[in-house]
Amino acid sequence: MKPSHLKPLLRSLLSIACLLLLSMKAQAEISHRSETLFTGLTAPFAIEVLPDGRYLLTEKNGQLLELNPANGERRLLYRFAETVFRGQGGLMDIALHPDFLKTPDIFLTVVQRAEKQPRRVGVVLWRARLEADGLKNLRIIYRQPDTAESVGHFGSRIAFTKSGDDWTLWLTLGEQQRETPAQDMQVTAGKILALTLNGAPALPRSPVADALPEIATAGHRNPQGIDVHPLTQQVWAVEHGPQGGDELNEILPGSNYGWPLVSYGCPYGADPASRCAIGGGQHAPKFVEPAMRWVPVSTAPSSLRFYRGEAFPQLRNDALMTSLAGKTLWHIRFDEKGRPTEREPLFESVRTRLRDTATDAEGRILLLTDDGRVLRISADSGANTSR
Ligand SMILES: [Ca+2]
Repeated sequence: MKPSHLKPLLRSLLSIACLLLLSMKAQAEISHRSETLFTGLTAPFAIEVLPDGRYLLTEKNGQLLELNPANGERRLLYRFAETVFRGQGGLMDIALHPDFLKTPDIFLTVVQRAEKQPRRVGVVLWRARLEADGLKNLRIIYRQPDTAESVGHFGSRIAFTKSGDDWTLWLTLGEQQRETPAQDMQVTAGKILALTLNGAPALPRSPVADALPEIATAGHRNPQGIDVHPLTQQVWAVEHGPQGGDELNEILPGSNYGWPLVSYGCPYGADPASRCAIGGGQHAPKFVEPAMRWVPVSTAPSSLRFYRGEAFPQLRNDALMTSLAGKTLWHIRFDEKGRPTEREPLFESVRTRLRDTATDAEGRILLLTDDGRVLRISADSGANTSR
């Protein structure tokens, strides 16, 4: 063949090679090693890594544990006797003070009985100093003013942002499986709250019209994941849809996310092939469109964490989302402007119901499984890829 004929051939071969490489990049499993560090935990909900490498972990039965991954030791730090461990309720999230090295306090959410109506329950936010021999100055800083007898959909996850010298504590609250309270601005069910670190409303009045001052956003179903983008400082949250319609949302104070009036999910029992999306699905212009949605099948998002570690450069500044029914650790890619673009399941070796994730100082990914295990995923540059 003459060189002039070779050129187009080479060009097409090259483009085929490029396409192959691209698809490999999208599909290739990230080399990793998976270890089981702890087993036999009771209904664990949240895990945090302390600066010294130990873990704090909540069990929904009310126990706050300290785990030492170096020697496998576990220690009961505190038992919340007030915990209502029923349905989806219990001791829920744990968060370290955002300036923990200076102020070694922790924040916890607990589902508890209403003070004067013991059949009703709500979410209570606690704060305490973490000392070598346990918790000190343990106190309630916020109590959900509205309560209900239902023991489903509590949300209960915590995140922090900073504005000037002031921190804001974001607290997600589910609608306690009662739907309509999510649109009632005089109750906190189905809302995301903005509080000070002492539990007061962060703002003198709510950015939502005619709402309680602590309400930042409304119209949520069961938001069980919230975190802050490491570069843009934008708050993002994930919530469970009904039958399909799980959402990733950009949390913009003053906004309404539509539940139970609109959802890309369907009423339970509806045929997902039918046009069953609640309220027609589309949220805009009255409500905020989800930035990402899971249809027609729910994955059941249980937590959201941006990856800030170094060990997995492919994940840096992207979000990790654990799921229950979907048994998947989702990698949600964010572009350079901090917008979500696409998602893919991570680590085929950890296909199980997942509750929470965290990252240790070495950038290793910790996973809390719903059946009571702590897994640790390390980057593996060699051939010993775990499967
Ligand atoms: Ca929505």
